[in-house]
Parts: sequence; C-alpha cells; structure tokens
Amino acid sequence: MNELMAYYRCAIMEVETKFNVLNEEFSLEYDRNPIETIKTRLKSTESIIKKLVRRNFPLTVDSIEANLNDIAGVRVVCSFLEDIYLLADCLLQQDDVKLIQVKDYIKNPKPNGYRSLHLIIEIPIFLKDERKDMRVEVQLRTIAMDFWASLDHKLSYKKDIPEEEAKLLRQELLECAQISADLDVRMGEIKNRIVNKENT
Ligand code: 0O2
Repeated sequence: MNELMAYYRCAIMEVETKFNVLNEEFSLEYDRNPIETIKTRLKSTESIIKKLVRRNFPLTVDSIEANLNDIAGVRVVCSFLEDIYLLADCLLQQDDVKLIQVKDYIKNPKPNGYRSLHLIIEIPIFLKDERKDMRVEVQLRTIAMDFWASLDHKLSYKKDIPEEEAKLLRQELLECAQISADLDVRMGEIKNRIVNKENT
C-alpha cells in the first residue's frame, strides 16, 4: 500500500509539472498566466476503503489500482473558461498522456449546479528499473466554479442542518451556480474585448 501511494504521489508530481510548464510557456508567449492555482491531493486510506466498500470492490491493493481512478487528484483553477479547454487540449496532446475518461460537467452541469471538467488520464512514471502507468484525476475549473464547489462541499459535510433548511440552501446554491456561470461568460467576453483592443 505504501509503495502504491508513493507511485501515485510521483504521478501527481508529473502532472503538476506538466501544468506548470504550460503556464510558464503561456506566460512567455501571451504575457499572462492561464492558471491561478494548482491543488493536489492523495485520497486518504479511509476514503479509499469507503469507496471500495460502496462499490462492492475487493479490499486489496490490486483492487485499488484496478478499480479506482481518483487516488491521485490534481485540481487546476483558471481565471477564464476558455483556458480550461485550452489547457486540457494541451495536456491531452502530449504523447505520454493517455486519456481514459472525460466528464464535462461544464457543458453538462450536475443537477445541483456543480461545474468542472474532469479528465481521467494515465501517465508513466519511471522508477529505477521499471515504467509504471498511473491514473490521475484532473479537475479543471474556474475561480468561480471553485468558489462554488467549496461552499457546496461545506454544505454536504454539515450533517446537523435541519432538512428543510438544507433544502433551501441547496436551492440557493443552484441559483448561485447559474449566476456564477453567467459571470464566467461575461468576464471572458470582457477579457477578450480588452485583448482585442490591445492588439489593434
Ligand atoms: P474529494 O474530497 O474531492 O476527493 P468515479 O470516481 O468516476 O467513479 P465519482 O466519484 O462520482 O465517480 O466521480 P465524479 O463525478 O467525477 O466526481 C469526483 C470528484 O469531483 C469528487 O471527489 C469532488 O472532488 C468533485 N465533485 C463531484 N461532484 C461534486 C459536487 O456536486 N460538489 C462538489 N463540491 N464536488 C463535486 P470526491 O471523492 O467526492 O471528494
């Protein structure tokens, strides 16, 4: 288990570096950074066990590698919507990156209003005398989507809110998701108008 977790940590480092390289290149070429922040996390043993049990998978180390795609997580937060797809394309073009699954919760938001682009990718890590292909879940979202998701996360972990109140809060959050989606579009349009003015 310790070995497997170390491999996932290496995979996280590889993916984080790829995004840092892209950010650096964009900064040189266009004089702006598409990435605001990169957050990484390794799923805790407790969450791994819960997920295996929930999905009726065997509780073994091999089963973790075979059945779970989100042990290694990299979350990339961008200012603008278009940067999400630009970065995703740049990542997926790289010849050591294999796309396993795309979940586009921006084009198809979850019923609660959650939006983000999720990619499950496989990338190699090179050990002393072996190459291992590791799966990593990459979540790309805007600052507004991240802001929304962290509040939603807070609500879903608060178990002591009366159901009636929780229902109202979920409804409010759904409305805020729409407002923040509109804001993302408008901010992108303003940015493009500014860029176009600079270029004329
Ligand atoms: P944490 O703490 O972020 O790790 P799959 O993994 O594909 O078999 P799953 O788990 O439904 O199935 O995957 P999905 O839908 O791609 O979502 C996985 C992750 O996306 C979650 O991880 C969250 O990080 C985020 N996410 C998805 N839906 C929501 C949502 O409605 N609200 C918020 N705030 N985040 C969401 P974990 O493992 O749940 O948590």
